[in-house]
Amino acid sequence: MIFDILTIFPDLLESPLNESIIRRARQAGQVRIEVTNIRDFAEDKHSMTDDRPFGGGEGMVMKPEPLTAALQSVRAENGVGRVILLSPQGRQYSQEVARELSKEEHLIFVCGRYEGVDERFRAAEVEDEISIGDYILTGGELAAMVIIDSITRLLPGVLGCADSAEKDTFSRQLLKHPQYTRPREFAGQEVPEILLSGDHERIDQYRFLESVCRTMERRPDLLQKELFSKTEIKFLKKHQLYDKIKMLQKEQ
Ligand code: 9D3
Repeated sequence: MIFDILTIFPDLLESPLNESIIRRARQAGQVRIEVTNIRDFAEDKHSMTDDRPFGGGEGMVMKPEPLTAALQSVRAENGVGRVILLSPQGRQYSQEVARELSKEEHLIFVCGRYEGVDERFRAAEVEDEISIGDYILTGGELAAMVIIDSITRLLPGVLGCADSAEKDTFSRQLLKHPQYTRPREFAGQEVPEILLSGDHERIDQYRFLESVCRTMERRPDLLQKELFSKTEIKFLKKHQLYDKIKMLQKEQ
């Protein structure tokens, strides 16, 4: 998988791309990540990449020529690729979109800044426009990091275990149960007795109940898509949770 990133702040991406799982995936050749500075493709002597909006108004707009030249350059290096603009106007990112994008061979991220990019660049070159959520960032760079991080861990062979990516929260819709490690007592709080019992059937049941209760309290919206097995439904009924779940599902 090749990730190209077009930005006017290449230094912002340095450490997230050079630590932990992404660093390992790069070293193993599972992903190639190349950062291109749009400013290197500005034509005038001041290397201007932005200008005032026609029609007036606050802020600046990214000029189309440097963006187009930078894009031509990465295409000449790495091939065509799917061009994705990061902007607050994009479709909302999700694990589903991550899975969809992980099937591509080459993604080209254009990081918006200021009040956005010139519409003619968007119309001519952009195939997909993505926002990572309803909050205001200073630009698309951190959004590109979020997206690259979430896609990289889905690629075959990147995580140790073949299926560990898909077992996580958001594959199943339930939130994870609480976790404990040593010491057995910390700040006057004990680890729940059952986790020390070695009885794995009861441990699994305890964790499943904790997961369901947490999800009901914190993210009842997730229960909408959750599918329980026959055994799970029986178990939930025994604990008087199934009716409550059905109620929460109807509320939305
Ligand atoms: C009219 C008000 N503008 C600034 C206060 C709107 C605005 C312009 C540019 C808001 C954010 C930005 C920069 N953000 C992005 O480029 C961006 C983004 C985001 O802000 N939130 C979630 N996902 C993304 S992806 C790119």
